[in-house]
Amino acid sequence: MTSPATDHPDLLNGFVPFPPERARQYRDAGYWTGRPLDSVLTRAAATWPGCTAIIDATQRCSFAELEQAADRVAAGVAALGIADGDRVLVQLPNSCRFAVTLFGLLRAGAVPVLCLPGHRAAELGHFARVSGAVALIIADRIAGFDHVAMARDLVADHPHLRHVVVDGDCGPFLPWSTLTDAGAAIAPRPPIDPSRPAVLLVSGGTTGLPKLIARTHDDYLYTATASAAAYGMTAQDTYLVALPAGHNFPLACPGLLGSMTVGAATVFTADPSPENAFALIDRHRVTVTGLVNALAKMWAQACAWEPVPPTSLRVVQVGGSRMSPDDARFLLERLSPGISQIFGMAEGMLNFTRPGDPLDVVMHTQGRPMSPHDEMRVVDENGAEVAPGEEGELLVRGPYTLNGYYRAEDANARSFTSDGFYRTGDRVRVFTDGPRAGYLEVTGRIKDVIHRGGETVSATDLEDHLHTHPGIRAAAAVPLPDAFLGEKICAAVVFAGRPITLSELNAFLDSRGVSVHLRPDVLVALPSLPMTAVGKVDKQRVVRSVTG
Ligand code: OOB
Repeated sequence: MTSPATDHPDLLNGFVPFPPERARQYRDAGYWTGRPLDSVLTRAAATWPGCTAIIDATQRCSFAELEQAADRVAAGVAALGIADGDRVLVQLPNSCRFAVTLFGLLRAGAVPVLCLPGHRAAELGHFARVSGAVALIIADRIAGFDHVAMARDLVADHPHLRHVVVDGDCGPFLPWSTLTDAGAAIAPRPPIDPSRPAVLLVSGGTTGLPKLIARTHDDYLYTATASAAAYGMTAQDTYLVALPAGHNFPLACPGLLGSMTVGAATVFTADPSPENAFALIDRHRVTVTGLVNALAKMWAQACAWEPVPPTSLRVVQVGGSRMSPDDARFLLERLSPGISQIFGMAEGMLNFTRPGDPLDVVMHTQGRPMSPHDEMRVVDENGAEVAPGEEGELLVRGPYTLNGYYRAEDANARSFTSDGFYRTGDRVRVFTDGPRAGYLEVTGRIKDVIHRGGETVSATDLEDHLHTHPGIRAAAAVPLPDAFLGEKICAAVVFAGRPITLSELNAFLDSRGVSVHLRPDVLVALPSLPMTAVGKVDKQRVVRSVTG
């Protein structure tokens, strides 16, 4: 049995491990296997050496080739003096090189900090400072943005970033070949304590800078293995990474890592537009993918005119933000009968509807917990458990949910209960009977409310109504300061065609019998809603674009 690691004091400084008693339960239950995260590659290369592992726009390689490439990168990483336990920021577009880099770092014992392509100097600087990273691996440009110029500023501000390796035109930094052409194989890595951090993910919140989430070898391998099993994945499946590959959803839920646990191939695309994605799905006979709501809707609409609709898909997971039953129906009818709602978080806990679940469950719930050992509590504003079936904040604890953010004592004091439950900030209700029993519905974020006069208005409720208007393509309800009311309700709307007026909108809400408390005071037309790095509506930026 492994004991808490005593080596790598620097890596472990500010890491909150699982308490020993719960860790023992998870090992006894067989969820935690004690293997390092890169064992998914070792096993796949031994079991399915010649099968396709990864594909992108320019290359394809088998599991054996992926392992060789990762070992070469591991040697390059070691030759740079990057040691076991060192953190390395990775910001790469969706490509085979993302997978090779990830596994190369893991093989070298380094801990990848998985940044998303949309992150900028503010976020990367924060990740560099908090993690104490020694290196940065980037592409020269992603979607027209100059990452080399950004890296120049970063290294000036963060001298502990000793190396920058660039895929592409590297300017003053090291070329990609530094990683691949170091030559000598590295000495076999000492066995890794599976309870230590394997990767650092970034939190998905839209308030403040993202926090770092240390996922352990044990817990992350379990996430990948158990989610692939729950979706019935086999070596015959092919997974498409359409969201940013460093995000938990396409990385391990089941994503790249889950696919690898069963010998399935993974296709990467940096262009998730329906035209491009549908062609790829058709060419590679993709069977499983994961999408955020806005992208899923775009794909569903495009099915009406694209020449090759994505018929090989057997599972389309949709999550990241709330989906109304109407939207779920639309996706089921237009995109795929294999829609699965998934409610997850980089912090760990996953809920999803399973293949074969009744339509009612798929339309009206965000799934049920992945693990029998996921513990949920639904509490009121005083922290007391609500009656079964009532709404409240979801608190969770379990075999793959973090026990504290990395190096974030203040946030941890707020975000965890004394007995180790993570306060998700999500409002949910857990159904108690009928076919939905045990499944949950996410009704909003506890903080996503507007305090108008004496009323507390749920932004989600209003958005659900707004989305039923045929002339509205997308909408966000946000608070605006108001001298008299405290906050007033603003509906920021992307119109599908001719804009409608506030009085027309209110007449429409009237006709739906919507409560007067839920009426917008202000209606603002936007060309598009600002999105986070993974493609969720960024409400803080909505407010900023409305207030100018
Ligand atoms: C996923 O992860 P994150 O870390 O980017 O965001 C987590 C937050 C949740 O706390 C919740 O507020 C929201 O995103 N969320 C949903 C949702 N799925 C996520 N809210 C309502 N309905 C849903 N289905 O977003 C993520 C990670 C793994 C798998 C899927 C999504």
